[in-house]
Amino acid sequence: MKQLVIATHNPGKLREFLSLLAPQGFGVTSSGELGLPEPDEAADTFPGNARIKALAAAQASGLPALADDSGLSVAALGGGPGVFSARYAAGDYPSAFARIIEAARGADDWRAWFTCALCLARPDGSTATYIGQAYGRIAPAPHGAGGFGYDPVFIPDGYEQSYAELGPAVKDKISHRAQAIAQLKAVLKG
Ligand code: ITT
Repeated sequence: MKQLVIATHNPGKLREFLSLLAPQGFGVTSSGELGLPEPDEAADTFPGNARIKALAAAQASGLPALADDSGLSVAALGGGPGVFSARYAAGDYPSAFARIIEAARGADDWRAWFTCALCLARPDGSTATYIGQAYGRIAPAPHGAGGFGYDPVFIPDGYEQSYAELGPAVKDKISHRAQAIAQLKAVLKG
């Protein structure tokens, strides 16, 4: 595989993909760079939406494409917002943080986990999907300026700081996305 399209319009995800895939020895472009449209994320599961995004990019570009559907699940919200994480924030993360923290405090249950479904699609329509999860807890207040999305309110198990404070040196080793990519790399090598 010489060329790969990263099928995301999220610059935070793209940055992580570029660094996580850097040593793989293939050229990487993004659906943003290629001007590919954003497909409707019509599924209600992470793997379902990852597959929709990867197939759309592979078929539009004629290149293998890798898509990620991911999100934060909060125990106090019954596992939500989960697959609806982007829509739950609607671009206003400070307000989403406040709602999540309030729910965790109200239920006195701070458990949370990130999920990443990664789908590799080829232009012939074949797909393979890998899932990574990272468990942790909601921070009582947002902290840190690194990363993107919900990173300021998620403290991974084994740490006392948020993903946003820990930064890429730690996040890229332990994250839901790093774990899914590790599985993909094992398959690409094999
Ligand atoms: P693409 O579909 O174009 O990839 P998107 O942002 O719409 O971009 P998703 O539909 O998968 O992606 O939504 C995932 C949301 O979950 C994302 O917008 C973030 O708010 C959040 N999220 C996912 N991974 C995250 C991470 O590593 N750190 C913080 N927030 C994350």
